[in-house]
Amino acid sequence: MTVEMNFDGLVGPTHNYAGLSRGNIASSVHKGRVSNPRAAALQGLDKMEAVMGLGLSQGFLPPHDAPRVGFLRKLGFTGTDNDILALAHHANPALLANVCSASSMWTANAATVSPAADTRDGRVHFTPANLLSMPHRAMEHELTTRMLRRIFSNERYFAVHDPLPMNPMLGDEGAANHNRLCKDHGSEGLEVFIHGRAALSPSENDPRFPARQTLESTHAIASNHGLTRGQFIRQNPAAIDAGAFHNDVVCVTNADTMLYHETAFENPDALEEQLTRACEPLGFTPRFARADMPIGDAISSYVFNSQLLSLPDGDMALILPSHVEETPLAKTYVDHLIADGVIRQAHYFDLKQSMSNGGGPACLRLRVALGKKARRVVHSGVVLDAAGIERLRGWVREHYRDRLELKDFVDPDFLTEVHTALDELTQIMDLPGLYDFQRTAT
Ligand code: SUG
Repeated sequence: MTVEMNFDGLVGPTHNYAGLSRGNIASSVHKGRVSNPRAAALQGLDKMEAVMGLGLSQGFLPPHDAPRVGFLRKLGFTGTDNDILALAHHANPALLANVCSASSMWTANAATVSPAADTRDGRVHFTPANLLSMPHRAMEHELTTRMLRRIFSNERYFAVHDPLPMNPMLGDEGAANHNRLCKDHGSEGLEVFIHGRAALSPSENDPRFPARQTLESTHAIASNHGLTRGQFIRQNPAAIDAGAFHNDVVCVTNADTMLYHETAFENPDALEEQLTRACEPLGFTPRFARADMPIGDAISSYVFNSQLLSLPDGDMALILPSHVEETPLAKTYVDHLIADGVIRQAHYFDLKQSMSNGGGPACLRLRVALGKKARRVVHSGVVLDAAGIERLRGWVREHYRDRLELKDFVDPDFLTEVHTALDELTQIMDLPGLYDFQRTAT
């Protein structure tokens, strides 16, 4: 049987608030605050544990190695690693902030994934996202690609493509702008690709805030993955300008169900009709639960940035941030979903550390639908059980700081601390030599 496995981003030791993402309201609002990487990582692990507790398979993707001293060397900085960090800080604190980001934790942006049932060659296809819209995120794709190729290495079951070329025409943010409607995870589904703009046909009403995903990138991914069907839908520019920098801030799908805010798409009636028609040949009718709460409530609570999960008994559950409980209209929407039988359960989690950078439950995970045989060949070092969660908790407690701000990145001990932690993590995961600092002497 095919089930969906969630690969959460393990929050890295450099988690911080640098206000790097224009258009992401939480990131801008929290710029310069002191972060708590230890709490952030533990909050993420609590969520992973809870999803496992629902009877679902859970994996993780390790943090990237930051500060990225190698990147600074390419910009002409020289000296020891610590000299370089201090020089970069002196030259431009924003440059240092960009190379220190822990943004790889939001693994919904790691890749777009097409399950085997949708692809011509019957393999699971991955395209690591190039994330070229934001300088700090454009540094992620190389290591993400390497990681995915080691975790999903069996080419009989998996194809990990190169990221799309780093060309402004092809801005790609991965699964955050990708939905899939299906009868069940093992049946052929309808992949719904969302874009913010058509790079080659700019329009008068393109949003003010960055529209990160281009139509051209979604066409390329669908074609590289060998999909036989796909829908290509534009985000409402008004949603982007209200703070929905990714579609998963205002929309979530699972199996035959789609929950979304009425502002997410320009013409929701037409969209529902279009998707219903496209699902007809697949033998099911999608269910839609459209919300009309103020868009500001949807974005501040992140109610749609939840994980909509199929439970082993076929019912659905929502994993939500605790912000929803503090936003009456968002909470009422969820209560109605339960009363109407759309979902059976709602579970709320304190994810404040990630949320303060605009990353909710859905941002923190990459969904991969896997058949039984494919599950067996996933690299086991990143697949979790209760003992694995405990081990990671112990590792976080041992190595992570509980407060961090920009000036800490030039603390001469910091880089060694991070490298020691990540070196140990590669042993825990049995992924030796994963990081650049383990491969080249700097
Ligand atoms: O790309 N925030 C991330 C949040 C990504 C959320 N992911 C999904 N919606 N799937 C971003 O804007 C903020 C980093 C900072 O400001 O320090 C940041 O990168």
